[in-house]
Amino acid sequence: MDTPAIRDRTILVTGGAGFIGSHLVDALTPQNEVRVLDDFTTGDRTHLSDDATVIEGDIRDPIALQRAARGVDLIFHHAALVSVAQSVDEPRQSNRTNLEASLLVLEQARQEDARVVVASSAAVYGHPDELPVSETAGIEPTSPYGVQKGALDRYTRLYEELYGLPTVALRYFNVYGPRQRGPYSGVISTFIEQARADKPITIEGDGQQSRDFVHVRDVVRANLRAATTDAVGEAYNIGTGTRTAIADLAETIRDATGSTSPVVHREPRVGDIRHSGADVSKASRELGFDARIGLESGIRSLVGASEPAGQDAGTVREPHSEPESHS
Ligand code: UD2
Repeated sequence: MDTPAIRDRTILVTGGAGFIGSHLVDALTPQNEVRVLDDFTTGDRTHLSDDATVIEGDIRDPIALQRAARGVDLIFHHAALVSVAQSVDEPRQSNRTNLEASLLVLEQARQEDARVVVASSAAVYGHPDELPVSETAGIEPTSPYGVQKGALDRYTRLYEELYGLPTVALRYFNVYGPRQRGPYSGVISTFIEQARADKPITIEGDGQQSRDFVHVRDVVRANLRAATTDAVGEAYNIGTGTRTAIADLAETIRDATGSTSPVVHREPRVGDIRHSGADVSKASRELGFDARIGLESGIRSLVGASEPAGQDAGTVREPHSEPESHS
């Protein structure tokens, strides 16, 4: 199904200078009035389209949020403290940003009568009992981050039930793509960095643990569908439905980069989830969303990609070499 065109809207993207948020902003500008609320602790100004209006501020600050949200009809809520480990170390601090501030966002949306699409996470499932995991599985998070995203996810649904606000929660699996970097950036960007530097590719544990890796460009498409769907008050898994073992990922990245890096194993991560994979049938059926970018082509385009602001291979503006569809 084609990605819906969204135009002539007034839109707020919280965390709009971050990894996923900045790709979303690229997809929405210039055909909409797009505002970005970001405190730039992890967000990057150079990733921001010149067509967006930037409000520098913290989502915990009601005044900044009010200013950013005045008159909007659509909010994409991506601002968060994304480190699971940090949430374990400082649960109250991450709760203030990931949950309390998110409630401010929902309240602000109520004031403005704006649709809200929130970034939820596979972290809400903890160690899933069944694979692939569907949205009907128990919410059994194993980290404060997962508890916070689980509560936000529930609130999102409640705001639709109690106040009739059109809301959608997107439960992201392992998102990757251009502009993902920094200490919490994820295994794909870490492995690519290691491979490019011909340093050892470090697998934590035996490498047989698996994840569902979804390209940020597909995630943007899921957001655009969530912005227009009639199936509101719902949470949707956003993944590809395919799981990849970390050891296989290491090989794929070594091949794609032509690296001579050795692959080494170190201690498994404490509390690591063994397998994570999305049942994507609900998103496909109700949201009309199917991931299009297979992991190998996604990695190939990532390895070959340069990153000029707002124009790289991860934006929904068509790049020169479109990763092939696997659907
Ligand atoms: C992802 C999300 C996290 C949360 C969680 C929910 C990312 C970046 N993080 O965490 O926000 O939603 O899912 O379950 O998407 N690994 C290595 N070597 C490395 C780095 C990682 O072997 O250098 C392994 C790691 O032990 C794990 C897997 O790769 O088994 C994925 O790690 P990750 O940090 O990319 O993502 P994950 O699934 O822990």
